[in-house]
Amino acid sequence: MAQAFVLTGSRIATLNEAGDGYGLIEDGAIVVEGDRIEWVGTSRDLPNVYTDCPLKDFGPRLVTPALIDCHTHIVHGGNRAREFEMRLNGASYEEVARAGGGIVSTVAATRGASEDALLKTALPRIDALIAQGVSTVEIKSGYGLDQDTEIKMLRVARTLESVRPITVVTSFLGAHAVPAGSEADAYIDEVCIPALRAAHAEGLVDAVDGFCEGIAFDTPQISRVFDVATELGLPVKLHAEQLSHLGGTALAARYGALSADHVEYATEADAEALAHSGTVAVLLPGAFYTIHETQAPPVQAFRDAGVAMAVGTDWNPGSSPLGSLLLAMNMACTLFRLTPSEALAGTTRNAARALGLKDRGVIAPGRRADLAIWDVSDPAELSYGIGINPLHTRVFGGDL
Ligand code: DI6
Ligand code: FE
Repeated sequence: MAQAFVLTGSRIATLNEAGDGYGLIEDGAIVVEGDRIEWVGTSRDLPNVYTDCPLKDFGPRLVTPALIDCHTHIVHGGNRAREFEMRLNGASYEEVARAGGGIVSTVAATRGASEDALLKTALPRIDALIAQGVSTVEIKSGYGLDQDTEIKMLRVARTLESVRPITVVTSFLGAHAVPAGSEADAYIDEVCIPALRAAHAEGLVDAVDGFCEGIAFDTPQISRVFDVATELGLPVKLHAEQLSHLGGTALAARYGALSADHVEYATEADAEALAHSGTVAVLLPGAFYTIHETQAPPVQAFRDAGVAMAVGTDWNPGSSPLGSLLLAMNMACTLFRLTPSEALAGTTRNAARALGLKDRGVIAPGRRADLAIWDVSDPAELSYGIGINPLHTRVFGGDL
C-alpha cells in the first residue's frame, strides 16, 4: 500500500452535510493512506501520529472532492453536427428526422461501429472529463436498441475503466427510443428486456434507466423494464418530465429510484414524492440549453421538499454535446438559479448519491481519496467561470 501522506496548506471544501454547504476548513490537512482518507481537519489539529508522514503542501489553493458526472452518454458512434447545421439553416425537426437525423442516426452509427472504434471515440471524451477533475463517471447504453449493440456499448464502458484512472458506473438504457420499424410494446418485451437480462448476466449493468416521454416510452412500458430490474436486484433511474409531464418522476419515486433526471416539468407533488423516496433530482442544463427549452426544473420546490439535487453533463451527440461538467455547473446556476454551493454539491456529494455510491463525494475519513485541487480560493469560482478549467491536480484513489 502506498505510504500515507498529508496534504496541507490549502482551504478544504469537504462538502459534508453540515455547515454552510461547502463544509469549509481553512488551512486544512487531509491524511491519505492508500486509496482512502484517514483524517481531515485543520493543520494545527493534525494528530501526532501523522507528524512523520510526508507533507505535500499545495499552498493557497482550494481542495474539494473530485467531481462526479452522474449522467453521460459518452459511448456512441458518429456525431450530429450536420443536423445542428441543418437546424440553424432553418430545417425543422421533422425535416432533420426525414433526412435521417436524430437518435436514429446515432443508432445507425453505433450499430455500425466496432467495439474498438467506440472505445477510440470515447477515450477523448473521458480524458476531457478527467482533465476537469472528474474521478467517477456514469455511462449509459441506449444507442444500440438491439441486444448485441447495447451489450457492445456497455463492454466499452467497462473497458474505459480499465484503461483510464477513473471509476465508471454503467446504466442500461435499452428503453431510450423505439427503433425504426418497431412498435414500442413489442420492442420493450421482445428486445429491451431480453437485452437487459443478457447484459446483466455478463456483469455489465450497475443500474437500469429509461426515457419516459411522449417521443419514447410511457409509464406502463417503463414499469415493465423496472420490474425486471427489481427482479435482477438492480437499482433504477429515469429520464423523466424532460419535455412534458407524463408521470415519470412519480413512477421513479414509486420504484425508489436512485434519481429522476431532467425533471423540467416535474411538479410540487413530484418533488414531495422524490423527497419521500430519497430519490435525487439530476439537473441537466446542457439539454435545456441545446433544445431551447423554456421550462426550468422546479428548483425551489425541490429545496422546499428537501430533494437532493445533482448536476450532470448529459454528454450525448444530440441534445447535449456538452463536454464540461464545470460548464454544466455554471449553466445550472445561470439557467436554473442554483447557488454555487448547490452546484458543487450537485457534482460531488449529491452526484455520488445519484449513483448509489456511499464511499465518495465528500472529504471525510473512510471515503475514497478522490480529490481535486484547484487554482482558486473561493469555491464559487468553480461555477462562476464560463468555460474556465482551474484544475491544478487531481488525486485518484490516493494517487497524485
Ligand atoms: N433525453 C435526451 O435529451 C437525449 N436522450 C434522452 O433520453 C437525446 C439523445 C439524443 O438526442 O441523441
Ligand atoms: Fe440523458
